[in-house]
Amino acid sequence: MNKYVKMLGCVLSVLLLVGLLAACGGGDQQTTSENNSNDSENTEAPAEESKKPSYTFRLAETHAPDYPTTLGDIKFAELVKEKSDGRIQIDVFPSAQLGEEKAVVEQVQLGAIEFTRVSSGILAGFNKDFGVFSLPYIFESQEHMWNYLNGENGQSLLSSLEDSKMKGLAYMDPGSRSFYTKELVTGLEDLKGKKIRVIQNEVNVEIMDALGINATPMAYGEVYSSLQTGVIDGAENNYPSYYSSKHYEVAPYYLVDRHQRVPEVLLVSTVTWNKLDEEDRAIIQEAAQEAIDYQINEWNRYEKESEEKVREAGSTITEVDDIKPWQEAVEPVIEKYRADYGEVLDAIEAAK
Ligand code: GTR
Repeated sequence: MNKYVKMLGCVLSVLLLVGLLAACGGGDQQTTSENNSNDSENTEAPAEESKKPSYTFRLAETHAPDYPTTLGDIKFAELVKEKSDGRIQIDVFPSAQLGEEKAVVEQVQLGAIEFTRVSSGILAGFNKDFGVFSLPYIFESQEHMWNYLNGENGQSLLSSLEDSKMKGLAYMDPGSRSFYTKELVTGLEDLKGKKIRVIQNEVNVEIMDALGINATPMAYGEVYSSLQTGVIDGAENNYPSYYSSKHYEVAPYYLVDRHQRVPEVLLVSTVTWNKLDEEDRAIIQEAAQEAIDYQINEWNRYEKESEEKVREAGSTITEVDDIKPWQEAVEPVIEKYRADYGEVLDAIEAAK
């Protein structure tokens, strides 16, 4: 008798274990609508549609929740949800909650993080083609940049990310980058020999060398404390980042030379992309495209607002009145890279 009770106990334990393992589901985030049959939206869907899988994805963003790229990400996620009748949910994680940009891109390549919005300055470390956007003074204005990005060459550059296990969905507006320092600088001469933090890529280091600046590549999240402790003398970025990161508190001198416009890129892992069917891909692609006008408007609004805010907080803003000597100093770097980026540089020139 005891033997049978023991055996029954064993069988029940095995069944319980199998049940538990099934419930854990190995962490796969894909669920079918049938599994979600408690969801009233899904129960009313026609039989054919209810067979389509549901997904929950993550989108990594380095900036704060109210920053214009984050607002663009959120708009994108809302549009995807709407167009897929709630089947595809994209949760936006702002403020570098999922890590600094370089580490996030590595995770995206593996498919561990599905979406991100990242600077093409970072992408240059993963895909050489994107280094072109770190070359200085190549775009005259916001309009010039968008003419190029929306054109054939700009769009085909976005597709080239697929060689690096990422699918570029759309560009976002990055504004223009200028220098800021702990001590007053009013021109190029004052910047010479200063330690200035840059985004981690080779082109940035060469540009700073050409300007006589001591380039210090480091992750964005480390800049505030490095300024505070004097590890660096300054950094460079657009008004929104200068304001939102609070760097203006520790580096109150902003020297406007607008040396770069480094497009932001919204992208998805090809691991994720390859799992999706044509219809879901079209939904994601359309949503990305539609979110951009909104992002540009938010960018323009926040850019003005952040300039006002840093002025109010006491930052000293100096406009460079003659940019020619700066452009001449970096010309050899641009010439050197013409061998790699000649076609793109011509297309950028033609988009003026
Ligand atoms: C910002 C950009 C971020 C990040 C940062 C940086 O303008 O939006 O993605 O790259 O610059 O300087 O690291």
